[in-house]
Amino acid sequence: MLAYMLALVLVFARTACGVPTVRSDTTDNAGDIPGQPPAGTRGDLFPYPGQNIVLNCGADRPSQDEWQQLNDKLDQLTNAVNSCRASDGEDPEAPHPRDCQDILDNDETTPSGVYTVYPRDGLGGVMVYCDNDIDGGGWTVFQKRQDGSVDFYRGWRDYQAGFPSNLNGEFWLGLDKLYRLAVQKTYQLRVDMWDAEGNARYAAYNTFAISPESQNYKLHIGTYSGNARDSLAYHNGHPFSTKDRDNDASTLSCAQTYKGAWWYTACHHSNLNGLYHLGPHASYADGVNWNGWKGYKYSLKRTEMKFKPIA
Ligand SMILES: [Ca+2]
Repeated sequence: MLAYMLALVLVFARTACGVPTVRSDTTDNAGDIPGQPPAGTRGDLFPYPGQNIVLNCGADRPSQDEWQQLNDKLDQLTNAVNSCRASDGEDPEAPHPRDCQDILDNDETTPSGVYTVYPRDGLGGVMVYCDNDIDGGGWTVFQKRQDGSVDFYRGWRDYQAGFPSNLNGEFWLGLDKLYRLAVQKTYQLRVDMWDAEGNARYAAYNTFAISPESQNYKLHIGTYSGNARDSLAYHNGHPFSTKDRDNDASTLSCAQTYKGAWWYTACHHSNLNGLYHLGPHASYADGVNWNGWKGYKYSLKRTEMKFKPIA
Protein backbone atom coordinates (compact mmCIF):
# COMPACT_ATOMS: atom_id res chain seq x y z
CA MET A 1 0.00 0.00 0.00
CA LEU A 2 2.77 2.38 1.00
CA ALA A 3 4.80 1.66 -2.14
CA TYR A 4 1.68 2.12 -4.24
CA MET A 5 0.91 5.49 -2.65
CA LEU A 6 4.49 6.68 -3.07
CA ALA A 7 4.49 5.59 -6.70
CA LEU A 8 1.22 7.45 -7.21
CA VAL A 9 2.61 10.65 -5.75
CA LEU A 10 5.84 10.42 -7.71
CA VAL A 11 4.05 9.66 -10.98
CA PHE A 12 1.84 12.64 -10.29
CA ALA A 13 4.88 14.76 -9.51
CA ARG A 14 6.36 13.90 -12.89
CA THR A 15 3.09 14.84 -14.58
CA ALA A 16 2.76 18.09 -12.69
CA CYS A 17 6.32 19.24 -12.99
CA GLY A 18 7.60 17.72 -16.15
CA VAL A 19 10.66 15.68 -15.24
CA PRO A 20 11.53 16.49 -11.64
CA THR A 21 15.11 16.43 -10.51
CA VAL A 22 16.34 15.30 -7.15
CA ARG A 23 19.08 16.73 -5.01
CA SER A 24 20.24 16.24 -1.48
CA ASP A 25 20.03 19.08 1.00
CA THR A 26 21.87 17.14 3.68
CA THR A 27 25.03 16.09 1.87
CA ASP A 28 27.94 17.99 0.40
CA ASN A 29 26.97 19.07 -3.08
CA ALA A 30 30.41 20.36 -4.07
CA GLY A 31 30.98 19.67 -7.73
CA ASP A 32 27.30 19.22 -8.58
CA ILE A 33 25.87 21.06 -11.54
CA PRO A 34 23.39 23.75 -10.42
CA GLY A 35 19.80 22.67 -11.01
CA GLN A 36 20.83 19.07 -11.58
CA PRO A 37 20.80 16.08 -9.22
CA PRO A 38 24.04 15.53 -7.32
CA ALA A 39 26.49 12.96 -8.53
CA GLY A 40 25.29 9.45 -7.86
CA THR A 41 21.60 10.35 -7.68
CA ARG A 42 21.05 11.58 -11.22
CA GLY A 43 17.78 10.27 -12.54
CA ASP A 44 17.04 8.42 -9.29
CA LEU A 45 13.75 9.49 -7.69
CA PHE A 46 14.43 7.54 -4.50
CA PRO A 47 17.04 9.39 -2.44
CA TYR A 48 19.39 7.75 -0.01
CA PRO A 49 18.32 7.55 3.65
CA GLY A 50 18.79 10.95 5.25
CA GLN A 51 18.22 12.84 2.02
CA ASN A 52 15.15 14.93 1.39
CA ILE A 53 13.32 14.99 -1.92
CA VAL A 54 13.50 18.39 -3.59
CA LEU A 55 11.60 18.84 -6.82
CA ASN A 56 13.04 21.38 -9.25
CA CYS A 57 10.23 22.19 -11.63
CA GLY A 58 12.11 24.87 -13.58
CA ALA A 59 10.04 27.21 -15.73
CA ASP A 60 7.33 24.62 -16.36
CA ARG A 61 5.51 25.34 -13.14
CA PRO A 62 2.28 23.48 -12.25
CA SER A 63 -0.99 25.29 -11.88
CA GLN A 64 -2.65 25.98 -8.53
CA ASP A 65 -5.04 23.08 -9.12
CA GLU A 66 -2.20 20.72 -9.91
CA TRP A 67 -0.38 21.73 -6.70
CA GLN A 68 -3.58 21.17 -4.75
CA GLN A 69 -3.99 17.71 -6.25
CA LEU A 70 -0.38 16.90 -5.36
CA ASN A 71 -0.94 18.10 -1.80
CA ASP A 72 -4.05 15.93 -1.58
CA LYS A 73 -2.03 12.91 -2.67
CA LEU A 74 0.61 13.70 -0.06
CA ASP A 75 -2.08 13.92 2.61
CA GLN A 76 -3.34 10.50 1.55
CA LEU A 77 0.20 9.13 1.72
CA THR A 78 0.72 10.63 5.19
CA ASN A 79 -2.54 9.09 6.39
CA ALA A 80 -1.56 5.71 4.95
CA VAL A 81 1.81 5.83 6.74
CA ASN A 82 0.19 6.84 10.03
CA SER A 83 -2.36 4.07 9.67
CA CYS A 84 0.45 1.54 9.14
CA ARG A 85 2.23 2.83 12.24
CA ALA A 86 -0.95 2.64 14.34
CA SER A 87 -1.51 -0.99 13.41
CA ASP A 88 2.16 -1.94 13.64
CA GLY A 89 2.48 -5.44 15.04
CA GLU A 90 -1.26 -5.99 15.26
CA ASP A 91 -2.73 -9.17 13.93
CA PRO A 92 -5.93 -8.24 12.05
CA GLU A 93 -7.37 -11.66 12.98
CA ALA A 94 -6.65 -11.15 16.67
CA PRO A 95 -9.57 -10.51 19.05
CA HIS A 96 -10.48 -6.88 18.91
CA PRO A 97 -11.55 -5.46 22.27
CA ARG A 98 -8.75 -3.43 23.86
CA ASP A 99 -10.86 -2.36 26.81
CA CYS A 100 -14.41 -2.41 28.14
CA GLN A 101 -15.44 0.47 25.90
CA ASP A 102 -14.59 -1.62 22.81
CA ILE A 103 -16.79 -4.45 24.14
CA LEU A 104 -19.67 -2.06 24.71
CA ASP A 105 -19.17 -0.51 21.27
CA ASN A 106 -19.51 -3.99 19.71
CA ASP A 107 -22.79 -4.58 21.54
CA GLU A 108 -24.41 -1.74 23.43
CA THR A 109 -26.58 -4.19 25.40
CA THR A 110 -23.52 -5.85 27.03
CA PRO A 111 -24.20 -6.08 30.78
CA SER A 112 -21.65 -5.28 33.48
CA GLY A 113 -19.47 -8.28 34.27
CA VAL A 114 -16.16 -10.04 33.70
CA TYR A 115 -14.70 -10.03 30.18
CA THR A 116 -11.35 -10.58 28.51
CA VAL A 117 -9.68 -7.67 26.73
CA TYR A 118 -6.55 -7.78 24.60
CA PRO A 119 -4.06 -4.95 25.06
CA ARG A 120 -2.38 -3.61 21.97
CA ASP A 121 1.03 -4.88 23.12
CA GLY A 122 0.11 -8.41 22.05
CA LEU A 123 1.31 -9.87 25.36
CA GLY A 124 -1.95 -11.70 25.92
CA GLY A 125 -5.49 -11.17 27.15
CA VAL A 126 -6.45 -9.68 30.51
CA MET A 127 -9.62 -10.52 32.41
CA VAL A 128 -11.28 -7.38 33.70
CA TYR A 129 -14.53 -6.28 35.29
CA CYS A 130 -16.52 -3.96 33.02
CA ASP A 131 -18.93 -1.47 34.55
CA ASN A 132 -21.63 -0.74 31.98
CA ASP A 133 -24.11 0.74 34.44
CA ILE A 134 -22.57 4.04 35.55
CA ASP A 135 -22.16 7.15 33.43
CA GLY A 136 -22.70 5.54 30.02
CA GLY A 137 -20.76 2.35 30.82
CA GLY A 138 -17.62 1.14 29.08
CA TRP A 139 -15.57 1.50 32.28
CA THR A 140 -12.65 -0.87 32.88
CA VAL A 141 -12.49 -1.34 36.67
CA PHE A 142 -9.08 -1.79 38.31
CA GLN A 143 -9.89 -1.50 42.02
CA LYS A 144 -12.90 -2.60 44.05
CA ARG A 145 -13.60 -2.72 47.79
CA GLN A 146 -16.99 -3.82 49.02
CA ASP A 147 -16.92 -6.18 52.00
CA GLY A 148 -13.42 -6.47 53.46
CA SER A 149 -13.04 -10.07 52.29
CA VAL A 150 -9.67 -9.45 50.63
CA ASP A 151 -6.50 -8.28 52.42
CA PHE A 152 -5.23 -5.11 50.72
CA TYR A 153 -2.27 -4.47 53.07
CA ARG A 154 0.25 -6.15 50.78
CA GLY A 155 3.69 -5.63 49.32
CA TRP A 156 5.07 -4.39 46.03
CA ARG A 157 4.99 -7.67 44.13
CA ASP A 158 1.33 -8.21 44.90
CA TYR A 159 0.40 -4.70 43.82
CA GLN A 160 2.45 -5.10 40.69
CA ALA A 161 0.98 -8.47 39.69
CA GLY A 162 -2.44 -7.73 41.17
CA PHE A 163 -4.76 -9.90 43.20
CA PRO A 164 -7.75 -10.24 40.89
CA SER A 165 -8.77 -13.76 41.94
CA ASN A 166 -12.41 -12.68 42.24
CA LEU A 167 -13.27 -9.97 39.73
CA ASN A 168 -16.90 -10.13 40.90
CA GLY A 169 -15.74 -9.35 44.44
CA GLU A 170 -12.89 -7.24 45.81
CA PHE A 171 -9.71 -6.96 43.78
CA TRP A 172 -6.72 -4.94 42.68
CA LEU A 173 -6.13 -5.60 38.97
CA GLY A 174 -2.38 -4.94 39.22
CA LEU A 175 -0.06 -2.14 38.20
CA ASP A 176 1.44 -4.07 35.29
CA LYS A 177 -1.94 -4.77 33.74
CA LEU A 178 -3.14 -1.27 34.55
CA TYR A 179 -0.18 0.18 32.67
CA ARG A 180 -0.66 -2.17 29.68
CA LEU A 181 -4.31 -1.19 29.42
CA ALA A 182 -4.13 2.52 30.20
CA VAL A 183 -1.29 3.20 27.76
CA GLN A 184 -3.47 2.28 24.78
CA LYS A 185 -5.66 5.35 24.40
CA THR A 186 -6.34 8.67 26.08
CA TYR A 187 -8.39 7.76 29.13
CA GLN A 188 -10.40 9.42 31.88
CA LEU A 189 -10.68 8.22 35.48
CA ARG A 190 -13.71 7.80 37.70
CA VAL A 191 -13.70 6.89 41.40
CA ASP A 192 -17.08 5.75 42.78
CA MET A 193 -17.56 5.62 46.53
CA TRP A 194 -20.31 4.54 48.92
CA ASP A 195 -20.49 5.05 52.66
CA ALA A 196 -21.90 2.54 55.17
CA GLU A 197 -25.35 4.14 54.87
CA GLY A 198 -25.45 3.64 51.09
CA ASN A 199 -24.84 7.24 50.08
CA ALA A 200 -22.86 7.52 46.84
CA ARG A 201 -20.37 10.12 45.65
CA TYR A 202 -17.85 10.18 42.84
CA ALA A 203 -14.68 11.93 41.73
CA ALA A 204 -13.84 12.11 38.02
CA TYR A 205 -10.63 13.24 36.30
CA ASN A 206 -10.72 14.17 32.63
CA THR A 207 -7.45 12.42 31.83
CA PHE A 208 -5.75 9.39 33.35
CA ALA A 209 -2.43 7.67 32.65
CA ILE A 210 0.12 5.54 34.49
CA SER A 211 3.89 5.60 33.95
CA PRO A 212 5.69 2.31 33.26
CA GLU A 213 7.40 0.19 35.92
CA SER A 214 10.70 2.04 35.34
CA GLN A 215 9.01 5.11 36.87
CA ASN A 216 7.19 3.14 39.55
CA TYR A 217 3.81 3.61 37.90
CA LYS A 218 3.46 7.34 38.50
CA LEU A 219 -0.10 8.64 38.50
CA HIS A 220 -1.15 11.25 35.93
CA ILE A 221 -4.61 12.77 36.22
CA GLY A 222 -6.32 15.80 34.71
CA THR A 223 -9.04 18.15 35.89
CA TYR A 224 -11.40 17.08 38.67
CA SER A 225 -15.18 17.03 38.51
CA GLY A 226 -17.76 15.26 40.69
CA ASN A 227 -19.38 15.53 44.11
CA ALA A 228 -16.88 13.80 46.44
CA ARG A 229 -14.41 16.72 46.36
CA ASP A 230 -10.94 16.19 45.00
CA SER A 231 -8.66 14.08 47.20
CA LEU A 232 -6.40 12.65 44.51
CA ALA A 233 -4.80 15.59 42.68
CA TYR A 234 -2.32 15.93 45.56
CA HIS A 235 -0.82 12.61 44.42
CA ASN A 236 -0.65 13.60 40.75
CA GLY A 237 2.76 12.85 39.23
CA HIS A 238 3.86 10.66 42.15
CA PRO A 239 5.00 7.02 42.05
CA PHE A 240 3.24 4.13 43.72
CA SER A 241 4.40 3.01 47.18
CA THR A 242 3.75 -0.10 49.22
CA LYS A 243 4.74 -1.14 52.75
CA ASP A 244 7.94 -2.68 51.39
CA ARG A 245 8.68 -0.07 48.70
CA ASP A 246 8.86 3.53 49.87
CA ASN A 247 8.70 5.80 46.82
CA ASP A 248 6.90 8.63 48.61
CA ALA A 249 8.07 12.17 49.36
CA SER A 250 7.82 11.83 53.15
CA THR A 251 10.53 11.00 55.66
CA LEU A 252 8.06 8.37 56.87
CA SER A 253 6.89 5.33 54.96
CA CYS A 254 3.38 6.53 54.14
CA ALA A 255 2.28 3.00 53.21
CA GLN A 256 3.42 1.60 56.58
CA THR A 257 2.07 4.55 58.57
CA TYR A 258 -1.36 4.53 56.95
CA LYS A 259 -1.60 0.78 56.22
CA GLY A 260 -2.20 1.09 52.52
CA ALA A 261 -0.60 1.21 49.09
CA TRP A 262 -1.02 4.32 47.00
CA TRP A 263 0.57 7.09 44.94
CA TYR A 264 1.51 8.76 48.23
CA THR A 265 3.11 12.17 48.21
CA ALA A 266 3.70 13.09 51.89
CA CYS A 267 1.31 11.44 52.80
CA HIS A 268 -2.38 11.19 51.96
CA HIS A 269 -5.65 12.85 51.10
CA SER A 270 -6.95 9.48 49.96
CA ASN A 271 -6.09 5.90 50.84
CA LEU A 272 -8.57 3.63 49.09
CA ASN A 273 -6.36 0.56 49.55
CA GLY A 274 -6.28 1.10 53.33
CA LEU A 275 -7.65 -1.16 56.08
CA TYR A 276 -11.33 -2.08 55.80
CA HIS A 277 -12.65 -0.53 59.01
CA LEU A 278 -16.19 0.03 57.62
CA GLY A 279 -17.54 3.33 58.84
CA PRO A 280 -16.20 5.55 61.64
CA HIS A 281 -12.87 4.47 63.17
CA ALA A 282 -10.76 5.74 66.08
CA SER A 283 -7.42 5.23 64.34
CA TYR A 284 -6.10 8.06 62.19
CA ALA A 285 -6.16 7.87 58.39
CA ASP A 286 -5.43 4.15 58.03
CA GLY A 287 -8.84 3.16 56.62
CA VAL A 288 -10.44 3.25 53.18
CA ASN A 289 -10.39 7.04 53.38
CA TRP A 290 -11.32 9.81 50.97
CA ASN A 291 -10.63 12.91 53.00
CA GLY A 292 -12.65 15.33 50.85
CA TRP A 293 -15.88 13.51 51.55
CA LYS A 294 -15.69 11.67 54.89
CA GLY A 295 -12.39 12.73 56.44
CA TYR A 296 -9.58 10.66 57.92
CA LYS A 297 -11.65 8.73 60.45
CA TYR A 298 -14.29 7.22 58.22
CA SER A 299 -13.66 4.09 56.19
CA LEU A 300 -15.84 3.76 53.10
CA LYS A 301 -17.96 0.67 52.56
CA ARG A 302 -17.43 0.41 48.83
CA THR A 303 -15.06 1.93 46.30
CA GLU A 304 -14.45 1.40 42.58
CA MET A 305 -11.69 2.90 40.46
CA LYS A 306 -12.22 2.72 36.70
CA PHE A 307 -11.20 4.26 33.39
CA LYS A 308 -12.56 4.61 29.89
CA PRO A 309 -11.48 6.42 26.73
CA ILE A 310 -12.18 10.11 26.39
CA ALA A 311 -15.26 10.42 24.20
CA1 LIG B 1 9.22 7.97 52.63
